[in-house]
Amino acid sequence: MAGDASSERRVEPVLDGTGMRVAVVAGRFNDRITFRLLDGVERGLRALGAEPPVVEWVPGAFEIPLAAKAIALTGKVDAVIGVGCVIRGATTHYEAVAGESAAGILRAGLDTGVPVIFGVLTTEDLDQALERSEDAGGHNVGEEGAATAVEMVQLLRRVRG
Ligand code: INI
Repeated sequence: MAGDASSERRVEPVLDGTGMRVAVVAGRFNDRITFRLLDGVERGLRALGAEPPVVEWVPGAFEIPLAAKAIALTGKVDAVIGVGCVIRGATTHYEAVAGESAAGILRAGLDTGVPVIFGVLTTEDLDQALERSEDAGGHNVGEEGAATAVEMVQLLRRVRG
């Protein structure tokens, strides 16, 4: 998990996702990778005790924010995870797609008060995307997204009382 490896101090997150309802909004673009990320999300949620996610597919990473916001506003889920893959070498408008996807996902969370997690890979090439979407036991950003969702739901429950 991400963190400062040089630090001896650790703050452990609360990762009990028992009964949590999470939705995934997944981009079809680069679906060789996004299916792997989705596998990671499902694996991560299962390990933390959450319900199997509801999954909605959108054309690409650019469409994730609107769908995520709409789902968050239903009140039926505790968190939404956006899963996508933008590869720099594959597009001339990488910055636009990756940047707007990130900004929109952030905004969807801020606008709704529901955690909307950024599980979008932004990589230089396909190899980097494969390295970040590995099978069980390997590095998978979707699996990390599941843990982030659970941690944020726990945090918001605590601070909101
Ligand atoms: N969408 C992605 O999810 N990844 C990409 O790498 C990508 N490229 O390369 O262009 C991409 N484009 C599509 C975009 O997300 C929208 O679906 C499209 O622009 C229509 O709004």
